[in-house]
Amino acid sequence: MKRHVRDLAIFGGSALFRNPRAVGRPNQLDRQAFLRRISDVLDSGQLTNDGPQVRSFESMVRRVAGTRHAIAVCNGTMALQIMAMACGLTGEVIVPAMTFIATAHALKWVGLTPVFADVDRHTHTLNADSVEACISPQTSAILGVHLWGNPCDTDQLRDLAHRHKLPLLFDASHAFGCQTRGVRIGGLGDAEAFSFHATKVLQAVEGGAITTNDDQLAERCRRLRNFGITSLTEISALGTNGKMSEIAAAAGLTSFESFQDVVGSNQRNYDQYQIGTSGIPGLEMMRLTADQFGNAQYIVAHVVESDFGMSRNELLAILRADGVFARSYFEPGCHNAIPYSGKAAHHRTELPVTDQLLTEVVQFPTGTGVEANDITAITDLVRFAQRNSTEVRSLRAAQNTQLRSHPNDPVVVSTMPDAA
Ligand code: T4K
Repeated sequence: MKRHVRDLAIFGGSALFRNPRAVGRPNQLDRQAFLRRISDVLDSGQLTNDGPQVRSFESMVRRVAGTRHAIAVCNGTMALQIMAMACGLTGEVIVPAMTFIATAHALKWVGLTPVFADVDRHTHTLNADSVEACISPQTSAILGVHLWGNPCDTDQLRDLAHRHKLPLLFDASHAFGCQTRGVRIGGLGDAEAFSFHATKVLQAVEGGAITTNDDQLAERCRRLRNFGITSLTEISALGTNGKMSEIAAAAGLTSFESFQDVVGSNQRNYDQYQIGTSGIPGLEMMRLTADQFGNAQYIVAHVVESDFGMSRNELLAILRADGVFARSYFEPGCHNAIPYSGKAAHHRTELPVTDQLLTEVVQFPTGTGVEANDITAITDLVRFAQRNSTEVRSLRAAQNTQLRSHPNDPVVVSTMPDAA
């Protein structure tokens, strides 16, 4: 419990957590169950190339996504690449700038130009008006991202895609197990791409999948995943090696066994954060609407500097020094990343909401490794920082070069660049 501003670790006080609480730390797999599956894989001799573990994993993904097809691949980035190739996209694809860089990179790697559209301030998903302003004769698809598991506004995007005769695709990397108005994420649009990276709510260490109800599209994805091979003597497409291994699928199947528990624990953590942050001026927790079901794998909030008394980056520095490894995903925004900045085609419209969000959005630690009393301590720390923001700022101004970071922090946070 901090009593004085000088008790904050950034000013030399002792850290709240010696072992930091982090965003994205993998949820543990049941070791015995995983080892049993690995043993089965080794006994079978089938280590990869569409074996039984991958097929079982695909059937589980199909069940949760509610689709006819699920094609497992080696990671979420590859799922996006194969999905784009299988849809025969050319030229430009409209994506949000507010997403993980992999959404844009995956397109670029298959020769497409991502064109960045703005997002809605409350859901952080594509704004249909901004998408429409980005459409050009070169546009070949719209790729929405269900960021943080928030479903895109599919009605508006579907209508737009329909009017412009464009395929509608989704990056559902954050949204496994989510629903909107009773419809499961996975079957929205022409196809959706998932990530099952170790940091995700369902994990295969590294893994991904494409889901679709389109039989022919599914067949093309399967072929592209395996070098474009159609038979022993025929290669019919420019494919790649996107296969998921049997060991990764074994991890994924093991992760499935605890999936509901992980989601339940995330949701309890979310509720606890809601309670703990209630009434803190300038700290707005992101909420789903009543007709949406989320997996709560990201705990997202806005820090509104004018009300909170300090910026998101100042808060981050304080938290991290105390061992609360909160994040500022997805700074700097795809449009500001070196491979995309400064190129006219990527900036067809202004991105005022994205630019604002990139300075104020924060993600708090969660997952099964984060306990209820950890969250109470974290939210008390946030409240303490806000209440004492004036004193924090003046002390910081006096000590700017001597600020401490947590000894285990891989990110250097010894100065705060946006000092007032
Ligand atoms: N589209 C979207 C919207 C995405 O968010 C992503 C991936 C993709 C597409 C592409 O999917 P993949 O190709 O990755 O399947 C993570 C993940 O690498 C990435 O999968 C994810 N999105 C992105 C949002 O975040 P980091 O930079 O947050 O991970 P890192 O290394 O900082 O780890 C988080 C915390 O967990 C740290 O405290 C370290 C700890 N950790 C991490 C790993 C991996 C562990 O303790 N053990 C571990 O094994 O990237």
